[in-house]
Amino acid sequence: MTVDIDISRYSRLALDPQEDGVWVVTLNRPEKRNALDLVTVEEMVEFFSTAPRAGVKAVVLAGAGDHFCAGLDLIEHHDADRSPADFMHVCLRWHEAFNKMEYGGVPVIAALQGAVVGGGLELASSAHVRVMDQTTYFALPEGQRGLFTGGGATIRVSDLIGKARMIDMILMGRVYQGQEAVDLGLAQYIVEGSSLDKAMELARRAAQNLPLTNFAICSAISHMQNMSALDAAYAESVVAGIVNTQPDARARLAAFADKSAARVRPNS
Ligand code: 1HE
Repeated sequence: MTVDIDISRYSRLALDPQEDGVWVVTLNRPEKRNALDLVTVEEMVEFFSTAPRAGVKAVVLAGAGDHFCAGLDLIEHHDADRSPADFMHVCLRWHEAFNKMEYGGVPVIAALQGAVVGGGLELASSAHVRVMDQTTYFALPEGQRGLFTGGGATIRVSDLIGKARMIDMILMGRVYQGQEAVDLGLAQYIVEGSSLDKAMELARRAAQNLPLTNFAICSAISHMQNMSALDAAYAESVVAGIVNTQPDARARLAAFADKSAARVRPNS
């Protein structure tokens, strides 16, 4: 079952499919620091719902301009003067988009620069791999804005850095950047140059894995985290039963058996 992605339907996201199946998805409102308005979130729901069935092998998620994402569109939120029920539904659409990302089975590599704040950090933490550069900084300014997180930070940011650090971040408006952010788990890579270049390199590497294997890595692991250890062990066995016997893996196993496949060596 394959479906097409109609690039012309998107206005907030710039979609750039590469020949190797890697798609570059760029938040494209740099004049608003890529703040997440309703339209952007709906476009993310649509893209990430479709990508797993459209042959997308990996996604690089980027932000145009100097900042990855400034979080919730505070001006739209202010102007809309939403009721509690309205904003609950806004948050549910964010969760729909971010869950499609995290559980969709397609590797998503976030290329981060500048501000990754509030909902921008919630978005980045839904990606499977985060690459930061020397300008990148992370914060949860909700505490100072009279707000609270609504896009999954209580789940994903606390998963990345632990509950106590997340509470400190939002309570104090604490900013993390540089190597410390990597050491804490906010990003897995930090580069001197362009985070986009590094994210492209990583996405291309991931795209060389078999799609079913990547589906297991970028869907099953997240699902299993939500299960008891007993159920996760059972689910892992079922997934491995399917993935580890896939016909497409035979050539790779044969290459190992005839010694033509690369061996695992330490970094030189
Ligand atoms: C925005 C937004 C936004 C910028 N919503 N319009 N997020 C925050 O609290 C972050 C708020 N933003 C900032 O702190 C700064 O804008 C930045 C550090 C990201 C960038 O600073 P700078 O100096 O480059 O830009 P700027 O001059 O502050 O903003 C440029 C424009 O972007 C300006 O619009 P303009 O029409 O006056 O030119 C800003 O209004 C606009 N802009 N950020 C709307 N966030 C589901 S719950 C999630 C909870 C949250 O995410 S809370 C939001 C946390």
